[in-house]
Order: sequence, then structure tokens, then C-alpha cells
Amino acid sequence: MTEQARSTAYRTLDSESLRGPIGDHADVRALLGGRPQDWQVREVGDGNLNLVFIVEGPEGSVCVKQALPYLRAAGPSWPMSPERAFFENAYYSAVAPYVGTLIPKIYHYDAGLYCTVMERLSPHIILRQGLIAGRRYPNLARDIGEYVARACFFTSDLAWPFERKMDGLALFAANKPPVRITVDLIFADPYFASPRNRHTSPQLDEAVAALRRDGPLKAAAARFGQKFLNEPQALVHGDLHSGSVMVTEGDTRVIDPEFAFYGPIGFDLGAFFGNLLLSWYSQPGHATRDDDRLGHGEWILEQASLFWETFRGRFLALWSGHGKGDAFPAALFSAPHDAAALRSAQDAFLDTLFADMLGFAACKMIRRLVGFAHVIDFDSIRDADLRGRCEASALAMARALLTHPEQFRSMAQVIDAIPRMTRRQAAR
Ligand code: SR1
Ligand code: MG
Repeated sequence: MTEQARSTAYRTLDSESLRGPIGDHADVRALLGGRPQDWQVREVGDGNLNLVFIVEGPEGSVCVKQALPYLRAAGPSWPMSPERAFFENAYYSAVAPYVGTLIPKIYHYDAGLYCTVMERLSPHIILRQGLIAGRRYPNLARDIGEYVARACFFTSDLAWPFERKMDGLALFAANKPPVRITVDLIFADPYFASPRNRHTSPQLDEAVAALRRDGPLKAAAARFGQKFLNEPQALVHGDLHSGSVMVTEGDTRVIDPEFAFYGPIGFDLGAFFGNLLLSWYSQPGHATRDDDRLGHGEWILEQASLFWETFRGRFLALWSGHGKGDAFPAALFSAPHDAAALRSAQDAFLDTLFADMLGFAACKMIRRLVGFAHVIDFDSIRDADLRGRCEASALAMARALLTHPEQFRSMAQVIDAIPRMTRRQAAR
């Protein structure tokens, strides 16, 4: 069968049937070495949506990701177009010139199988698992801050003439199923009694009932939902939580951009920031006799702060050095006396991104605590009372971020509002 014929027919791959289509690519065969029938193949996907295979040959290994036509987490009763794999590849192509080695190498995309052959990241692990295990990553916050600044700046109207962004908008406007999931699972379901929701019960029953009675909170979440749909500032990853980052001590990679679309920059910022906060709130649940997690908690908060500062600094530097777009045209600010006005406008824009980051972070936290798809930061805490206490504290912080934004104008105010973990809490 030719490569073309194989790639036209979609079927769900398994560890036997993927050998044919993968083996058709001479460069992948060379990378793996040996014959397809001798390769070791195992399915390792643990996410909500896709199949993920590791293929190992005598010379090397690759990762193969295939989009299923339904949600893996729910099964065939919840269909979802596998087209998201196309947009994942389109996103990688769009940001690759700007983000260097912060994304994996892509070897092939099979448009018929909705399947990508990419670099196997090893010995990397998923960041969320590393944070649960109490590991530290010295480059992480700077790398992700740089990543979001570069990916978002260079896909915004600040960097290029608007025609370029409009082409991107037209392309990614078709990535509707992931946007539908976000609209429903982040900005709607958590705030009413949707059958898809779950929470730690009975421990969180009262907190969840209070959340669903809280009119100002629901209005704030709805405003961020509206912003999500109405502010195509840049091409955003769309799902930049700690499960979408793979790490070693010295290397950071962003993966899984299948939710990519033109949206608010604060959505990516908030995803990463909110998941660091979730990790912080889950730490008492991972404390042991030997490790009270107090130091780890402090480190996580330092990273949250460093992430924002890195993003802010890099975004401003790019704006000053590469602002060739139709937003804030350079011609308007060419005289020395224009510098102050531009600087003030830049600061004001970064302030709006900061506020957006916090609001979206809060929405992301709430959905992981009381919505459909939870996170193992909390789910792996077996003592339900302890888990409930951790989750209730995280929920309270998220509610405060959404309902009292005036109290969180700076990172210091955010960090100060996070209750210091006590030795007693950590030891429980
Ligand atoms: C039903 S899909 C649930 C979540 O998994 C993905 O990682 C996204 O975060 C999505 O919201
Ligand atoms: Mg994902």
C-alpha cells in the first residue's frame, strides 16, 4: 500500500497497526533502526483526549500521537472530531520560528490518520507529576514565561501587519470543538448542577453550593468566558496547564496545543499560573514524615512570580525591539518625546494582561475542583478529608481572585493573599 493510500483512511491505531504507516517514512525508519516488526510499541496516553504511543527501535525512539474521534476520558458516547490534530500541527508550525527548542521536533503529520510522529521526550516527565513528587526545575518559570511572551507576541498585531494575523484567524477559527469544550467545561458547567461535574463529597458540598449561589462570582466567570470568545489578541496554546509541559531539570517543552485558537493572551498566562496555584494548594496532601513540603510550596510561589516577571519583561522587550505591526504603529512613536506615552501605554496593556491572567487562572482552578476533568494534584490525595481541605482552600482563593480583583493589582498582593502553609498543615 502506498503512503498516500494509507493516509486517506482513518482508523484507530494500536500497537500493531501503527507499524505500517509509521514504517512508511524512511526518515523515521532510519531514526528507529531495525524493521517495523521488531520495534517495541506501547500506548502510554494518560490524558483526556488522545492515544499516545512510544515506539522504540534499536537506534532510537519516537512518540506517536493520534487524535481519537471521541473524548478518551468519556468514551465514544462523547464524540469529538479528530481535526484538532491538524490544528495542533498548525500551531506548532506557527510558533516554531519564535520558540526554538521549547517545543518537540515534529517528524510527520498524517492528515488522514490525524496522527503526529514527533520527538520522544526522554527522560522528561509531565510537569504536574514532577510538582506532585516535590521536584524542582530551575529553568521552568523563565522558560514558560519566555515561551508565552514569544509565541503570543509574534502572533499578535504588535509584531506583523494585520493581514498575517487575519490569515491565522481564518485558519484557526475552524478549531471549534476544543473551544466548545472550554466554553462548556470552564466557563459554564462548574457554576450550575451539570451532570458532568463532580467534587469531593460531602466535604465540599457546602462550598460548592455557595459557589453556585454566588451571583457576582458567576457574573465574573461569565465575563471571562465572554473575553475568551471575544479577544483574539494572539494565537494561544489554549490548554497550557502543567500537564502540557514536559520537563527535566535542565529542559522544558510545551506539548499538546490542540486547543489552539486566536484568543486572549491572559488565557495561556492564567492556565499556567492557575495550575501552579493548584499545585501549591495540593502540597499538604503530599507531605510525608520526611518532607513537610513547606520549602516546595515556597519554591512554587517563587516560580509563579518569576513566570509573570519573565513574561512581562520579555513581552515588553519584544514590543520595543520588534514592534512592526499595525497595533501601536512605530511611526506614531518615532520622536524621543513619544517614548513616555508609549511606555505608559505598554505598562497599561501589561496591567490588563496581569488582571486577565488572574481571572482566567481562577476560572481554570474552579473547573479542576468542581467540574468534569480534575487533576491528579488533588485526585491522588487518598485521604478525602485532607483532599477536601486542600481543595476548599484553593476554591476560596479562586473565588477571591474573581470577585475581588481590586485586591490583586500586583504579584505581591496575590502572593500575600495565599495563606502560608503551616508546619502542622503540612504534616497532616
Ligand atoms: C473533556 S476534555 C477535558 C480537558 O482536557 C483537556 O486537557 C482540556 O483541559 C480539557 O478542558
Ligand atoms: Mg491536553
